[in-house]
Amino acid sequence: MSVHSSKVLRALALAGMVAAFLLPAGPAQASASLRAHADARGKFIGTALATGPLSDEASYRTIAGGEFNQVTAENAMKWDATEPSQNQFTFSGADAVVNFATQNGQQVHGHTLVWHNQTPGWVQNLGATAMRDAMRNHISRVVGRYADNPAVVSWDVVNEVFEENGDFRRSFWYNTLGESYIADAFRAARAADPDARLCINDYNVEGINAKSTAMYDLVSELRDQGVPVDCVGFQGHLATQYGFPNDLRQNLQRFAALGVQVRITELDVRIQMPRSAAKDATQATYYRDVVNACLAVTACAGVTIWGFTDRYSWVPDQFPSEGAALIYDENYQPKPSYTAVHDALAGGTSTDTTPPTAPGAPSAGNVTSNSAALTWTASTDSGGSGLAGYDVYREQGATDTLLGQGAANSVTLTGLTPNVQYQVYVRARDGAGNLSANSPLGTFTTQAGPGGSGGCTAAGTVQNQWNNGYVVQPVTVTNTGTSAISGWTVTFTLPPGHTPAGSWNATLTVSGQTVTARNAGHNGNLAPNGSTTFGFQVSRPNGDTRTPSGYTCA
Ligand code: 9MR
Repeated sequence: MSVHSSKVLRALALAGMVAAFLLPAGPAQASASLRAHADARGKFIGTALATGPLSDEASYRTIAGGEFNQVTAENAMKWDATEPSQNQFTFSGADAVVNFATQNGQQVHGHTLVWHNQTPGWVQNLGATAMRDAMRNHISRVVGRYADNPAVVSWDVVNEVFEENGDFRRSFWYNTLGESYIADAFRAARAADPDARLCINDYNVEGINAKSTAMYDLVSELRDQGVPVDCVGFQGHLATQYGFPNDLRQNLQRFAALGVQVRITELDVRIQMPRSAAKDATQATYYRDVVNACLAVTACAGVTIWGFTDRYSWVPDQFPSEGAALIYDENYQPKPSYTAVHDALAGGTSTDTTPPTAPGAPSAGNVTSNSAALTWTASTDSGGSGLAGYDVYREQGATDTLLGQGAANSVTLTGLTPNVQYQVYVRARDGAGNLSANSPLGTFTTQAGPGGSGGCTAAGTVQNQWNNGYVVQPVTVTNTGTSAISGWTVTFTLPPGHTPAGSWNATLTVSGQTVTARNAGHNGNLAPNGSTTFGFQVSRPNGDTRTPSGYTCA
């Protein structure tokens, strides 16, 4: 995008890295730093910087400066740090980060202008007109301070504006200003620095899901309206116990097709403590696969890790029994994850371009009215990166639907529609993101739903979980009858000790562990075969990973 070019060129000239960025440099030495390999691939590899150790610890500075070509202030550019009282700006921490980056020839990503966290109470309590003015003033002053600084090339303009179900987050911003604050924020940032790249950033959007699709729709809409959204940030706070988002590359690619730059902005991969060699190895594959996904997508500018040493990480504060999420240990020793990032960056584009063989045709067992267990003959991969997983699609002509994903050669599909014939095929993926040809088709028909001509069915999926809670989204309610219905009631059972903590698109009542969900005003009417969704959040005892069961619909 031409608006960015002058600033980027100034940045590169200053850092003496023009050649390295405009054209990927030649191959770096095998043992070279992460940044040398990233330069050679035309990508950035970044870290979040904490200002305490940046000023106090030489080892911290040495690694931060030596290994990374991009930095993000972990906290120093947030609202509470830069404008704690109205119109009283303090930039000491922000300047420390920018100065360090300048000395080390690194680009800076500004994080973050408009967020619901780490924003002082005085902002949250303003009325609409005053809040909009304060937002514009804040953006103008913070972005304006670095507009002529060639190191600062991009900003997170808005951060975390969505709920898990894809609704706008009911933050004080939204509640006071409505969704227009988002477009206003981008316009204010563009006015303050016409050359900076402007991003929207969020978590749990790495895979294709309700939240990432809401973000996709918003970015598409805003760009159609001429709102200057240039870039989308996928935070990448991953946890080995929840699995890898195998559709990351595909997701990055669909955003890239909107014409935006994409980037991984806050990568970390937490494990359940204590560390072990096996957990370190699993974690390393997550780091490798994120870096490879970015390398495989031209519009992906790079990967920022949310800190680099386990000595300083937000994870143990937030998730008491989890940690060790970064690529160096507490004593600044590189972990297997460091090697994984290094080797992925060093890999070169031609390392593995051989796709896996096509899987065998899927065959279905245990078919119910809304689920089916599929198995197929496994693929093999000879390209070196190894099999990474499988995607199961429903054959529907022009736009096939991704029904499920599996790490091995079987998967149980859920949320299917009763009494429907499904034609499905499978594709295999390898560690470099190469996709196999489609398998032959498999066919099965779901059973008729309960309740005959007047029935409905419901099935829920756990979308996201953390130590003491989880989100079930979507619960899909389908009218399996032959006539329209004007209301529905879904019941299900929570494991002992689990309690509902909010819902959307349905009203919950609780009796013991039995929960009854009734349609909201807007989603009770369902035509035959029509479906709708609702979601809910649950609090649970720490680490109790049982999930709700026995969904019935009437
Ligand atoms: O890492 C940051 C931590 O030091 C702060 O205490 C925390 C408070 O909100 O924010 C952390 O960074 C967050 C980032 O700004 C936005 N995405 C989620 C990050 C982890 O919580």
